[in-house]
Amino acid sequence: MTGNRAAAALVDTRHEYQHLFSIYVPIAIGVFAVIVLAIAFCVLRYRRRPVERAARWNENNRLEGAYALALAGVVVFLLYLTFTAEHRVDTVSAREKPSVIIDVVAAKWEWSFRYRSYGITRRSGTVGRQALVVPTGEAIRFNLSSVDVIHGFWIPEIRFKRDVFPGITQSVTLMFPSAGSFQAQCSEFCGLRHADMLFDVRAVTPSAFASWARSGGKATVS
Ligand SMILES: [Cu+2]
Repeated sequence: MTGNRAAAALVDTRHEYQHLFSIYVPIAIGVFAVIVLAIAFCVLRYRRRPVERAARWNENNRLEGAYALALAGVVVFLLYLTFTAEHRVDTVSAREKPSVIIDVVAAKWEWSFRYRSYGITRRSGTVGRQALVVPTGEAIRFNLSSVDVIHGFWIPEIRFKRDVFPGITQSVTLMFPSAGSFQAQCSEFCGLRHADMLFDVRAVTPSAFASWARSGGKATVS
C-alpha cells in the first residue's frame, strides 16, 4: 500500500515510544546518579567522628527549593513529550484508512480476533492458541472491546499496550514494521487464569497474508 507510506511512519507506535524511551532513560539515570552521589557524599563527609558537635542548621530552603523546581521541570517536560506522542499516534490512528479491520474481543480468559471482511475468527487463551495473523507494513485497525472485566491488549514487540474496558469499543490503528512471530498477552490482572490469556502475533508479508485470508484462515502461515 504505497498510499499509506507517509502515514505509516506515524502509526509505527514502536518508533514513537522508542523515542520517548530514549529520553526517559538518560534522565532517570541522571536523577539516580545525583541521588547516589549525594548520599555517598553525605555518608563520607558527615560520618561520625569523635567529639564533634552537631550542626545548628537543619534545613536549606534555597537548595531544597531549587531541587524541587528542577524535578518539577523534568516532570513537566516528560509529560509534554508523552502526551504529544500519544496525541500524534491517536490522531493518525483515527484518520488512517486501514487495509485490515480486526475486532478484538477480550473475555475471561481468551481473546477472539474477528476479521470482518474475510469471515475469519481466531481464538487464543484457555481455549487454545491460534495466532493473530497480520500483514506487515500496512495500517491495521483494531476495535478493542471486553465482555466482562478490564483486560489489557499488550504487544511488547511494537511497544503497544491499551486497557480494554467492558461497554466501550476503542479503535486503534497499528502497523507491524517487520515480519516475525512474537508473543503478546493480557496486561491487566483479570482473574485466576489471567496468565493464560496469551496470544501470538504472526506478522507476514502482505501477499502471504492475502493467501492466508483467501483460504479462510486455514492455510498455514510461514
Ligand atoms: Cu485479561
